[in-house]
Amino acid sequence: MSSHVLILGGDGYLGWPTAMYFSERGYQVTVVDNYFRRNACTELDVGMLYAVPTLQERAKIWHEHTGKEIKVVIGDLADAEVMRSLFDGRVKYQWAVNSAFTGIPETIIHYAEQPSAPYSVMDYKHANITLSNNLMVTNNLMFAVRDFARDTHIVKLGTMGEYGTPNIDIEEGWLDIEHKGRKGKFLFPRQASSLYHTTKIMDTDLLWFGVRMWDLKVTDLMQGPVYGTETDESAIDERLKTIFNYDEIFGTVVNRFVVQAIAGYPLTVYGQGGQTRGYLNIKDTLQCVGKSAETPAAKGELRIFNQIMETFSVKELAELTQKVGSRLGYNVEIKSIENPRKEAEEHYYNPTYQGLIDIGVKPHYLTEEVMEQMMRIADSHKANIRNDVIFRGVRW
Ligand code: USQ
Repeated sequence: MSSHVLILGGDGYLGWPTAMYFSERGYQVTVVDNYFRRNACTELDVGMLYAVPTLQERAKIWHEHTGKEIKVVIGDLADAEVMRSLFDGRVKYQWAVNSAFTGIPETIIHYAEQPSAPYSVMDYKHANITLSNNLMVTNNLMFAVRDFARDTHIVKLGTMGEYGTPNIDIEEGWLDIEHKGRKGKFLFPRQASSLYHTTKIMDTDLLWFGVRMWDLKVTDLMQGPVYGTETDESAIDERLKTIFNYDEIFGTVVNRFVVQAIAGYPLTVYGQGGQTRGYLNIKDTLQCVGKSAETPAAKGELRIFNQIMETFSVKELAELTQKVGSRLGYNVEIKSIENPRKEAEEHYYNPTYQGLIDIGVKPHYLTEEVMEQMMRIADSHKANIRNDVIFRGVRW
C-alpha cells in the first residue's frame, strides 16, 4: 500500500500544487478545504489573475489526465468533528474514485490557515477570524493526531516572519544560550510583525507542547514569501494552475510586481524598500514538503527548517522586475510609497538555511529567465488585471 498524505488547506496557492506533486509520485492523497481563500477574495472583492475550477473539478481533471485519484473533502477544520472524521473513518468525500476510507495518513501537510498579514490587521473582525481559524485548526489537528495517529508525521508550514528582523543571525529554529555559566537550547526568539505571523508563532508553541507531552513527530517549515505559478504537474492542463493573487491582501510581493509591470502600474515599493526577506519559488515549496515527508521527524522531535533559497530587499526585487520588464518592452516605473506597514525598512538580515539542502532539495533561483516566464504568463491574462485591487492601503 502506498503512503497516504493528507493535505489540510488543499485548495490554496500551495495546497493544490502540493496535492498534484504527491499524487504524481505515487502517494495516496486526500485534500481538505473550506474554500476560505476563495470566499475571502469574493468578500473583499480583490479579484484573481484568472478563474480556477473548484477543488472537485480540479481533482476530476487531474484524474482524467493521469488516472490518479486525489480525494476531496470540503469542510471546516476549525470544527473538531470535521478534523476527527478524517482519522476515525466518518469522513465523506465530495470527490473520489473509490469512496472507501483511505485510512490514517502517514504524513499531514498543514496549510489550512488564513495566510495574509494585511488581512489579519484590517480590523478586529478579520483579526478574530485569523486567530480563531489558525489556532483552532492547529489545536484540532494536534488532538486528532494525539488521539488517533501518534506515529503520523505533521509537516506544518511556519514562516520566516515569526523571527522578525533581529539584529543577530537567524538560526534554524533553535538557539543555544549560555546564561550565568549554564547552557540551554531554546526556540529562537520570535517577534512577529502582523497578527497572522503571531498565529504562526502560537501554532509553533502548540505543536511544541504536543511534541513534549505526547511524543508527536513535527517538522516546521519556516517559509519566506513564495513566488511563481507553474509547477511541473500543472503544465499538463491550463485548468490545473494554482490560484494566483496580485492584490494587496493575498498577493505576495514578487507576484504583485510581475503583474504591476504588465499592467503599467508603478511598482509599489513600501517605504525605503530595504526590507529584506528570504524568497523561494513555488516549485521549491513542493520539493521542501516532499523531502520532509520522505525523511520524517523522529518521535518527540520538533524539527525546524528555514525554507528560503535566497534573500532580496524589496528594492532589489523592484529593480529586477524593471530590468526584465523593460527588456520585454513594458514601461516599468518604480515608485516608493508611504509604507502602510509597521516594519523596519533598513535592517540586518542573515538567516541560516542549510537543513533542507542537506536533505536533498535542489533550489530554483529567481533569475531573469524565471521572472520573464512569470511575466509571459501574467501577460496572457492581462485583460483580467484590475488596477483598483493593487493598492488600497490597509494600514497597520
Ligand atoms: N512589500 C512591498 N510592496 C508590496 C508588497 C509588499 O514593499 O506591494 C513588502 C512588505 O512591506 C514586506 C515584503 O515586501 O516587507 C514582503 O511582503 P509580502 O506581502 O510578500 O509578504 P508577507 O506579508 O510577509 O507574507 C507572505 C505570505 C505569508 C508568508 C510570508 C513569509 O503572505 O503567508 O508567511 O510571506 S515571511 O514574509 O517570510 O514571513
